[in-house]
Amino acid sequence: PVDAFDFRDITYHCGTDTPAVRIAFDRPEKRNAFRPGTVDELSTALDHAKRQSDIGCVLLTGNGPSPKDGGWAFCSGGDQSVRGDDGYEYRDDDADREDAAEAGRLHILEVQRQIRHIPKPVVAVVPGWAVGGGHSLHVICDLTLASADHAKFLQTDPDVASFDAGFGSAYLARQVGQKKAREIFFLGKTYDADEAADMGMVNEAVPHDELEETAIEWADRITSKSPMAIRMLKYGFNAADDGMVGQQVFAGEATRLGYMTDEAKEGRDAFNEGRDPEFDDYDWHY
Ligand code: 1HA
Repeated sequence: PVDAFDFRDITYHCGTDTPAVRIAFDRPEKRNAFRPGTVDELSTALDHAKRQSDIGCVLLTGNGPSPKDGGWAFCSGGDQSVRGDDGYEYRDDDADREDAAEAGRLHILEVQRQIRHIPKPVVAVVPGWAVGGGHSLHVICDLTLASADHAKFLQTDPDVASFDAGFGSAYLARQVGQKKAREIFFLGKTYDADEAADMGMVNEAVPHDELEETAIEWADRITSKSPMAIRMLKYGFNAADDGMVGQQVFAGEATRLGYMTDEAKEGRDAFNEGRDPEFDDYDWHY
């Protein structure tokens, strides 16, 4: 575990041999449903993982099995027992928070954006149920690896009068096509890992007892490659769907690469030295 944090609803580990982190929902008795405090912790862990320059991959998963009945889950979405009238509320254990009295929270959407924009691949490692807002989280991850034995994919949003009409449906439609995405939300059928892989929303289904080791193999493969290339590719894949925000994020990384050139250093140095910049040595590439 990463010593800096004392998390309650998630576990957070940094790899020793593999330059990856493992973030896991840790409410198995609730099928890893998230309450506001869970979302805060997830956000903190993702932000920390983003800032670690030696970390190249995030594995997002759910701990299990449930001590109650042995069931496995990735995440079953928002914890319905703390859903108030305008979002999810800090209650019970959360009551000592300063902001406990604030309005209902839907900040899992902010975490979705973190996953989308973190400059390293996020792999959803799905050992069991991926349901509702938990289904949407796997959709938003860059890759999904699932347990062939226990993973189950289900959209219950309309059953509980909720709707991820944002990333959780729009990106899903990009992955599985419009008809299939509408089937997932409108019919609410349960799919196993092989069916989800056939549809294109899961990359691979592996035997349950090989799930974690396969996830680490994937992290090893990803992190053996050029960090710059992986980062540019992730943002390139995002760009068209993310509109001007996608362009901005991609352009930010292009700026970083630009700053590393002698040409950019000349621009900076000329300003700092109070002289005109001398760009004659630099080509107009074609
Ligand atoms: O859509 C959004 C959002 C959209 C926009 C903006 C923000 C959003 C934020 C969140 C969400 C959502 O996530 S809405 C969708 C909320 N999630 C659900 O509707 C799933 C509800 N759970 C189930 O359908 C089922 O429990 C299950 C398919 C995940 C598992 O079924 P299974 O294996 O039969 O187990 P089950 O007995 O039902 O569950 C085990 C325990 O976990 C139960 O508690 P117990 O009776 O043992 O005390 C069950 O109540 C609890 N549990 C499971 N899921 C949740 C939950 N408790 C609270 N919230 C849950 N989501």
